[in-house]
Amino acid sequence: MQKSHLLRNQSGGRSRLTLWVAVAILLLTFWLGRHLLYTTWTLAALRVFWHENASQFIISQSNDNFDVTFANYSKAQVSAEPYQDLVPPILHHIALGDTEGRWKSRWGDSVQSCVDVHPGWESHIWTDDNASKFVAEKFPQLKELWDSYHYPVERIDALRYMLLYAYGGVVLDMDLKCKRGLGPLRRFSFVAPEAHPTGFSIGFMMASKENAFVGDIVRNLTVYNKQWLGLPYATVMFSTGCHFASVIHVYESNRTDLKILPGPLHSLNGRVSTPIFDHLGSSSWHSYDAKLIVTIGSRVNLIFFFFVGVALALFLRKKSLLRRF
Ligand SMILES: *[C@@H]1O[C@H](CO)[C@@H](O)[C@H](O)[C@H]1NC(C)=O
Ligand SMILES: *[C@@H]1O[C@H](CO)[C@@H](O)[C@H](O)[C@H]1NC(C)=O
Ligand SMILES: CC(=O)N[C@H]1CO[C@H](CO)[C@@H](O)[C@@H]1O
Repeated sequence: MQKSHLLRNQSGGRSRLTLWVAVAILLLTFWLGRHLLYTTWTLAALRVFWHENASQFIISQSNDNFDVTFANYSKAQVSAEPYQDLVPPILHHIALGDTEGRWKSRWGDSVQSCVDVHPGWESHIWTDDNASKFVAEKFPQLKELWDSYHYPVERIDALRYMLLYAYGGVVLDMDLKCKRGLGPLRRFSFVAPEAHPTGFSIGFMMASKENAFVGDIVRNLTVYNKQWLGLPYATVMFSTGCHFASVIHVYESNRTDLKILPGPLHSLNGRVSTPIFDHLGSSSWHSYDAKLIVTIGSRVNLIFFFFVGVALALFLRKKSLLRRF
């Protein structure tokens, strides 16, 4: 009787010690990884917070006196008149990783359709050469990051935000065929189409020059640059893609002027026709929803979450063991 009581006491003491060690490891891991945990949380919670006050930033007839069907606007309208034009008349298309100019045969028509409906606008095609020069000149502090991206799509996405910030104007995927002038939208300092099920698409964005929100996106490129779970798709979406940009939108203090064209009418998921575009839905990287042919990257974050998981499991197991004594 006495002996077994003694034994039980000893093993209880050992359990308690292990419990405290587990708690300490857990707390230390959380402390060391607190920034990563915060960014992870913001990414995970997008679905919960995206729709908060959505009626204020989703473009509508009642709030903005805007016809989202565009039926009331002329196809040739390239200015927001009588409203002030906040977005400068500049088109940006990105053709990174295409040294031989192959985009011309494949996407020449859709690119030209957008140039054609905006006569007199500046039009830029960004290739490896001029884009690299642009980043080095305008964002020298981000050049190393930009060069170090694992996946070409990350470089394309980061470039969209940088171009939009430095020049303002309209950033367009090459597989978007323009059906009409974007003039009516130029009265808003930022516009992007709603994505399904949350957030917005970055294949089409318009913004004023040096827009504060776009500046916040650019600044946070460094913060979100991780090999998320070591998975290519997650890495692209969370460090530079739609999911990342939508998270920055959610955490802006006043989202009223960060306008979103309502889905599903304007969503560019798949091969669709919206009031302003025919989305040709390419299967190459030119389109955002393209299948990403990429390899598994570094596992640093995976290891981090593995340890958090082990510490948690240890903690819970010891707790339930203790309860039995
Ligand atoms: C189109 O314009 C007419 C007349 O200006 C207006 O009465 C109508 O409400 C508008 N429709 C939409 C959908 O904006
Ligand atoms: C948010 O911005 C809008 C438009 O600029 C403004 O009318 C509104 O008062 C702002 N809301 C707050 C809470 O500051
Ligand atoms: C959502 C988010 O993490 N936004 C951050 C962007 O970066 C600035 C600092 O550069 C942070 O203050 C924001 O919290």
